[in-house]
Amino acid sequence: MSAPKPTHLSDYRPPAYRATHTELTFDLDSHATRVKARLHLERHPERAQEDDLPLELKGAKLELSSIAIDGQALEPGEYQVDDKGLTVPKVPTRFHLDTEVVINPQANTALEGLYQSNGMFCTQCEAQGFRRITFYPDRPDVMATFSTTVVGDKASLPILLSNGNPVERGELPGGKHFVTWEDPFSKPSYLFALVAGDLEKVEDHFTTASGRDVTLQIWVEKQNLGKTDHAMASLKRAMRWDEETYGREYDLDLFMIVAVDDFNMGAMENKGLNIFNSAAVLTHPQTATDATFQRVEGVVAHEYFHNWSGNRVTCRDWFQLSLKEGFTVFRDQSFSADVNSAPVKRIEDVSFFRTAQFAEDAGPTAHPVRPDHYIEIGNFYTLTIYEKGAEVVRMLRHLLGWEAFRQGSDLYFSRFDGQAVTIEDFVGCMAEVSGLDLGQFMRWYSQAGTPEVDAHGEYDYANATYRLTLRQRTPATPGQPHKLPLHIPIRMGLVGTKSGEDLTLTLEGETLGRDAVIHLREEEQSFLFTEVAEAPTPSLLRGFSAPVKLYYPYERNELAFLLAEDSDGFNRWDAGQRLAMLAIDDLIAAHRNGVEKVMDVRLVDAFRSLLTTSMKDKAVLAQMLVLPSEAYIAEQQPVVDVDAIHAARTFVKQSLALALRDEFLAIYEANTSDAPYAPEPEQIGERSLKNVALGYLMAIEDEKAVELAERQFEAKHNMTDVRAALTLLTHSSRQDLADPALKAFAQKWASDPLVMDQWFTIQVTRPQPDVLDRVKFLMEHPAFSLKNPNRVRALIGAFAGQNRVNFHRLDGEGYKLLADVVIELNRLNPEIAARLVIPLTRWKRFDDTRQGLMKAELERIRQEDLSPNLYEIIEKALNEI
Ligand code: B3K
Ligand code: ZN
Repeated sequence: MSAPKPTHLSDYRPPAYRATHTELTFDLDSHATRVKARLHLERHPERAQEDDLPLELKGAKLELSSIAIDGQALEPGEYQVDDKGLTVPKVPTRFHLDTEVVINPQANTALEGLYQSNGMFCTQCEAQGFRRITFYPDRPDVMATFSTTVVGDKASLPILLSNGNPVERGELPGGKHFVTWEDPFSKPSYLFALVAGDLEKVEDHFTTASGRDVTLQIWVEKQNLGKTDHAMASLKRAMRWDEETYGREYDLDLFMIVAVDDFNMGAMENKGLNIFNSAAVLTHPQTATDATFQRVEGVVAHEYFHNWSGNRVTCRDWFQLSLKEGFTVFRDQSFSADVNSAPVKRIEDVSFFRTAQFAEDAGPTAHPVRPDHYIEIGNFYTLTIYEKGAEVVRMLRHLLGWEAFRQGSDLYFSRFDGQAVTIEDFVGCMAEVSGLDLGQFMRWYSQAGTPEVDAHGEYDYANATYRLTLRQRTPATPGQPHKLPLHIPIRMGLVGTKSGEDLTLTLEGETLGRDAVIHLREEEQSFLFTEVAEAPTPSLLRGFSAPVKLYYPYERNELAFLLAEDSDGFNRWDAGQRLAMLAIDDLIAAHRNGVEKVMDVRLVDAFRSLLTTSMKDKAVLAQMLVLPSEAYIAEQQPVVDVDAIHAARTFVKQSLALALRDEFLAIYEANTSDAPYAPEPEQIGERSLKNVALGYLMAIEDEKAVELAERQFEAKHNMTDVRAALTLLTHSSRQDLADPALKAFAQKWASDPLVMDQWFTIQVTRPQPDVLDRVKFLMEHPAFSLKNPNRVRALIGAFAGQNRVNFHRLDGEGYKLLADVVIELNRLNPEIAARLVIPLTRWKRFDDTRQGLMKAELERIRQEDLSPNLYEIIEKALNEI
């Protein structure tokens, strides 16, 4: 097999021919679905001058049975078909093309294009799945109106859905029926969708700001009818929020969501017909945790928001992916912050970002927010495109202020409605409305890697001035050895060390207020604050105002001070994390040197104050009590020592539990309630605080803690509490606690795959060394299947990603297991295989022995006949491209 070739941003050209209207007819059959397409095509105006342009359409795994142009069947010599698509050398400048192809949905385990899930038919076309349905100019800058007729067996497929509005339906011979759908909005093929199956719906209505009635439907399999309330309520909240916040109204009369069990991602924003992974839409207090309720709310909002940021205004090419994803993640994060606890939302997002995106940026698959080449675009649905892209949009919002940012957003939506555009078009609107020069800012889109900022401060008592000096550098990333300075907005305050108050910031004679954004643009830059009445402690990068690593040589007492006094909730949390990191670092060193571990009393004191001062926002308090994760600690180390990290963190947790047992107990008791479950911020805060306290208590496994955990598990109030208790029992050192609880849980939930996923994850994230056998055993469990991405993520993904001590076993068996699964998935589902392999690609971060073992597994994978997805990742990991 020849090596797949990369596509480059610099090679972009408009297509030779574009489709203006597309008519499709599907005659559904598990093994042989017939797809008839009539494409209304015309020469692209920008390529009108070129002679004799052939028509080139994409197509994959299609069996062509007929082809005609303007009604005239083509002779065999008049066109060519290969495994990439169809070429017709001679075509008129405007014409219609009729094709008929046969496809096999049943054999489609890649879950791209048209496939079957539990007997229902569904599609996933982003990014390049439509070419598996019919021959097409399958690229986002070709936008057409669609008219789709779906034909299927009436008994087994009573529901037939596609984009837009249903305009006609009827009976057909042979027990079949059909529905025709018209989508009046021009769209690229990646937003096409079709669903057919035995589904039931829950229906509601929404009246838009301008008074139009929109019908809202959530379609599920019958047994899931009781699990849609939260998604529906979330959808209505999101629709209202987008009207009020961004002035965006929904445009069609019907908005549908369908829940599908086999799905590669969380969900997909197809026009008017969002398709969701059932894990991202179904909830019930007894089966879903608070985290799932919040995720569902966020994903429903995200897909809905795409209707404007993605669908009405779409991407010119796939290099612009973050144009829709970064902006839409920013929008969904803001929505969740507004309807829940804003500080908690920010802490959760940043905590995840600094662990997972920083790791991506530091590894072999690092890429800019706008990559300049790819082999397989499916590999670029990454934390960098999504989350870092959102941080970049957030910086724009900081730079412009909300009002100008909103004006820029309005201009963008009105100027480019119905078009496929670029990141320059978006940032250009922001520059135009604000008058800001965003030239240097654009480097955020083209430079990969996490910038590091070193900060130093000096207070001059005699002159009452404070000089803050900042230096920035961005480490080299693959293909980008040299980096240029970025424009970094740093929100900050100077906290009076005596008063604990934010001091007024006066910079170069200008009064900025007590909390301000300063702009770091140079490699090194000094900021001289005057009239600083007392010695301050700097509070820098408030709210994580830029996606950078900020270093400042804080003393522990300064961190304890900020943890207690900082007016910025986010930085209070961050000070606590920094303080815990210093303690953990000491213990890592002690562990490695084989000396006795001693707990830092300052951390104990800081935690004691947190536990005893009544904080209003319980969810924030819970976050403050959570120690940095093993993954985050690993990110801070030049060579990751998984065992020392695990030992040090466990020691800190146990020491805190021993020292503050009564305080944790009091917190547990004060936050235990019998109130009926509601996914409301206040209750969620209480539950998370209570369960964090229980986690500490179980770290020492005394009788009282075990009793509380068992009682909580037995009480079965809601899945949040049950799962927290089951996790603690399972992760304890006592098999006699784990086994009966796991058994009871499995018996109760055997027929609910989403709950069984939790059961898998809880077991494979056990820190005990027997876990590898457990993983292998569970892979044979009847509830597990390699063909279902949720199962794979819950079992294999959780083991490799969250069970660091066991995945990185020194005998290499953890690596081998992952490689075996990846090899099998390479044949079944390349997109999932390429994602799952990521932990192995980070081999350079570990000691020599582990490096050797991980690399050997990557090399073993490379011997296979690899899909382009896996080929690209493996070659990057082995440094070959
Ligand atoms: N736009 C989809 C991504 C699906 C891509 C799969 N290859 C999900 C989202 O971001 O909303
Ligand atoms: Zn998205």
